[in-house]
Amino acid sequence: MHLSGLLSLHTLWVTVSSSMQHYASEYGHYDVCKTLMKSDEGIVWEYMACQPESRDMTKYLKVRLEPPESTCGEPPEIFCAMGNPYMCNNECDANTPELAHPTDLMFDIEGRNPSTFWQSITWKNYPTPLHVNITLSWNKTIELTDNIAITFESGRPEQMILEKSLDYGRTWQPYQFYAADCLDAFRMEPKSVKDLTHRTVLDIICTEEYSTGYAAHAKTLSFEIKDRFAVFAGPRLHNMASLYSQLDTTKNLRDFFTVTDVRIRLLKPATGATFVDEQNLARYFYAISDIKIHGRCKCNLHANNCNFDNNKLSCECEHNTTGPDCGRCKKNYQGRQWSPGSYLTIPKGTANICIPSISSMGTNVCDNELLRCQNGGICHNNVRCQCLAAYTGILCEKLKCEKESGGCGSKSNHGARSQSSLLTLTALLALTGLFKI
Ligand SMILES: [Ca+2]
Repeated sequence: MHLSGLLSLHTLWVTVSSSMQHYASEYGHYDVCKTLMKSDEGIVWEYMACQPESRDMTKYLKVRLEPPESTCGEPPEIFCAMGNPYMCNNECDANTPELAHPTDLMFDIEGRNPSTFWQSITWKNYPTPLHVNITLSWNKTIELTDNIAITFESGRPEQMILEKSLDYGRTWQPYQFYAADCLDAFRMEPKSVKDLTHRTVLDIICTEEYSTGYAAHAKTLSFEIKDRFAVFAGPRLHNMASLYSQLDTTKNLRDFFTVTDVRIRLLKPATGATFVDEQNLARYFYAISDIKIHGRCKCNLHANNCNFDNNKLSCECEHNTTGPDCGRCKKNYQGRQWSPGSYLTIPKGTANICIPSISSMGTNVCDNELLRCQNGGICHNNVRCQCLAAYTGILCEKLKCEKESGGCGSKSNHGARSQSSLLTLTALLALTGLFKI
């Protein structure tokens, strides 16, 4: 009974693994870290490069404003409609929920009419610049997979810098400059992401495409990740293999899309005119209704899950690795230097698993993830593999008959074959749904 239960569990895993592996090899998504495979030595683990799926990363961030008192409404403040300076009957009041505009309204579910939005104080201290930094922190390295899109409920800012940090906010690098006039604002020639080539894809550009003031139909400002991917993968990203090859071999390219924090530096609000109307400064402020950021946890191709526990993201590491990014080998698995998985060769990549330390050989042959016991063996007390009847060896890697004198003779060989036939039969039954577990 115990044996058949064990075999069923084993078989189910074979079935699930092989179907997932089919998916991985067909689409090259790197979504499976390991699978059980039949080989000459029996059923063994095959390891593959793997990564968590891309998802909406705004659910996991912390937002911080500089200066902290940049949100409107404390004290309550009257502001004017952006398009019409004589409509000054709007009020922002932080202590009245229906009149408040806190930062979480940049990340709530949109689709409401009117939109919900964060709003800054007005430019009442003109000509002192109205500078507001919005810092988004994950406290975890993530890899961006889609465009960053910021929707401004009032006009888009006339000057803004999008920045990134790879070291939890200690140092910052610009991602892109945005201005109504790039030369005037940043002494940079205006460029478009469409101008970028293989050689210049990592250039930091200033763009004038998203700073056209009040246009009601154009509220969104983008940082174009997909256009940069397209430089390698083609216009509809049909050749992801080419992109993955480049990401694998070019560290700068991989790091370019990797962040721990993103900072939006708002430097000048929309004015919609050459001169600022000093009589109506309540017209000028920032208001953001939505920020979209898609990405995945960076797990160095050693995990296909990333958990959010105690307000922190961390990779669920496989391949005998550990750490928030699976950036080192587990204790007792330092038999060779840690290295990240590789996207190559496509489609399964290379896992580059950590292997047992030489000193632990024989005393810690298996771990609690059952990574090392083969042929259905299970780990006993984290110390030794408990093998199925037909198998032996430290990792249950050998058929018993091979150990016996005379090699695989007829009698014992028959026993081993029966065992393997039983396994195959159970697998077939599970596949056809006849065998209920
Ligand atoms: Ca909103």
